[in-house]
Amino acid sequence: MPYTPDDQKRINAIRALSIDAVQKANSGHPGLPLGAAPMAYVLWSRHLRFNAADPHWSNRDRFVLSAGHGSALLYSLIYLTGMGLDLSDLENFRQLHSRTPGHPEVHHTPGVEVTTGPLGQGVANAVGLAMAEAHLSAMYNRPGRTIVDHHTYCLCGDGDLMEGVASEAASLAGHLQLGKLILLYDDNLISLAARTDVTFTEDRGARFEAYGWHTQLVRSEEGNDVAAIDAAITAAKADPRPSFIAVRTEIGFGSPRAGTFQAHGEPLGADNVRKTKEVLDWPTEPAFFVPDDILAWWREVGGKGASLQSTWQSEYDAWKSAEPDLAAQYERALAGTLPEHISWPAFTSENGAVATRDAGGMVLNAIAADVPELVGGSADLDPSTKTYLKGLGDFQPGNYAGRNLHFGVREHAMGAIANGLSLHGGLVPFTATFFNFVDYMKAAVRLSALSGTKVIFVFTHDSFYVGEDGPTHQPVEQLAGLRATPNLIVLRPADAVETREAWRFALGHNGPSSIVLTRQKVPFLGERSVPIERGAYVIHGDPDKLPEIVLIATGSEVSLALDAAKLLEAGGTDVRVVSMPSMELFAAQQSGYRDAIIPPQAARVSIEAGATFGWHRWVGERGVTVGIDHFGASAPAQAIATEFGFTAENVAAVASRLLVAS
Ligand SMILES: Cc1ncc(C[n+]2csc(CCOP(=O)(O)OP(=O)(O)O)c2C)c(N)n1
Repeated sequence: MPYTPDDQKRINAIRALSIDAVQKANSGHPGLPLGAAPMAYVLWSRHLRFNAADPHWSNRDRFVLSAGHGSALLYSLIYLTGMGLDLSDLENFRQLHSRTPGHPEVHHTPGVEVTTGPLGQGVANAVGLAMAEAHLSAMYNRPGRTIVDHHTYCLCGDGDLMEGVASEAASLAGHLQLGKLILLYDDNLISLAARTDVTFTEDRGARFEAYGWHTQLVRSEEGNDVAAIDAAITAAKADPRPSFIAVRTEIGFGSPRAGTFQAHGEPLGADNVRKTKEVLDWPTEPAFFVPDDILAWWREVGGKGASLQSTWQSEYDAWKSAEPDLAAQYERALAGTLPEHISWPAFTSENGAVATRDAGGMVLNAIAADVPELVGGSADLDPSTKTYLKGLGDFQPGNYAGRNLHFGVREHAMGAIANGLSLHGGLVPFTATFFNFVDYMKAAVRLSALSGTKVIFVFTHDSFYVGEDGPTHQPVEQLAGLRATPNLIVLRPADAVETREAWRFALGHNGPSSIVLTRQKVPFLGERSVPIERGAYVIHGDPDKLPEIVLIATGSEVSLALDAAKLLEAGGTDVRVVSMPSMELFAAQQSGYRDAIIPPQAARVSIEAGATFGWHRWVGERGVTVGIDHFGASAPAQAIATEFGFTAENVAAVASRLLVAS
């Protein structure tokens, strides 16, 4: 007997709630919940270890709905298990200020682990969650005392598996042998606009097998064979490799649109909702109806975890008394607070000219021992990004305690994995690549900003000063793009001191930061205190006197501005130079501070080796922006700088012309 009448009712509760939510909103995706409800039922009721009363229990299994358009399925499960949504939340699906937005959003809805919807991201997030579990297990478990030990489950669809980010992440997960990662694939042969036979015909199981995964196919009864799904999940848990379970389902099961792409993303319509409920043998009225005995059964599922958690808590308490220092460290990291002492490096003029990427490497290595939760790596670039943590080991099969993560040449997965690492709790991840390749990972950076994950994105080789590699490797519009991203702090430090302060800011900031660093050496601009949290400050000139002209620069252009200031001063002009390591932090200051640093009545010039987009706010209508609004060129850096006007002489000339015109 593949399923019993009781199974069926419990599954149909998910289906009925989901289609009612979509119908009431007159918007949403009924197809996935109708087809995938059986596997969700088996997973949530028989395998997923969670405690509905405490969705934040650190050792809970993680569940990621990568196919985020199926959010009604997840919200129905959260409601049924009593994890914190009410029926009114389902009734307000997709409405303003509801707890049930169109796609799942972490920190917004209890029980939602990650923000999903952009397809493929969730699969990579799940890899990050599984990596976090593997690392924390290696760091904190002790013989006979296990306090981190959970699975990460991910439900994905065809769209997820068509996206490159999922392939990148799955390839890495296979290499890393993340045995506690289980991917349930809603293999319904339908995507949004068509059958997958027009787009996606390779053997998906064989693909995952080639990645080094354990793969299983469940092929019966339109995905309703709960016994087969149960057996597959049980086998997946027993296998030391990450597991891929393809469950053949029927999109829109039970509805008149079953098996067609029309079931994917439109409400069924009142008539079809009624017909679907009739097929499912479910009361057609009222909407959002769940019989008491079914709801009670689901609530018991949600309540079961209380005893799992209390058993774990006793083990945890024993571990904590045996390992008080380790426990203090773990609890601090989980709480997201920093250690009391961090050895920030000092930089003096004796360091001489240093590329900010090198300064970044020095900072990272100076603080890493004090901040054990800091883990990360690059997309196969750490000799260039300088982000290798010396002596702290490589995260590899057999050494999950290693703190250096090797993402390989997989920028997009790197970003999405970092989001998973952060959302797990207990870790502060950093990533690194060339700034130009931020575009490869932009979707993950955006989701980091949207979901507020504390990830430190390091980007080096930050401008045309990359030189000979040419315009393919020279960022132009990337700073403007990141600065336009809400909730993302962008830091472009001018020298070693500002680089240290950028790291200090990022580490203390409860959200994502990007640290944008040079490949080339930049001069040391003096031992000084840098008010990084203010975003900009006067680095040269009398801060109490209104200057004739203000030169505003970031990163490597601050020293250029200082050189230009010397030329202007030699001609008798009173100049102020403002270093602006973070435009958005400066923009967030009160107008009194902003106007004191960049007086609106002074003539103003901005200098930045990037697009000028956004700079007119700071130089004013009549001010001048020195930037690069076209692609770069392949040549020695100094030749490009001269060609594009990034010389002290040109900046001084631009400033002088502005003064004459003012
Ligand atoms: C990156 C990205 N591209 C496109 C979309 C729009 N979209 C949402 S669901 C979907 C089709 C997904 O097909 P499948 O995973 O098979 O889901 P099913 O039709 O089975 O619900 C598309 C194209 C998206 N959400 N994310």
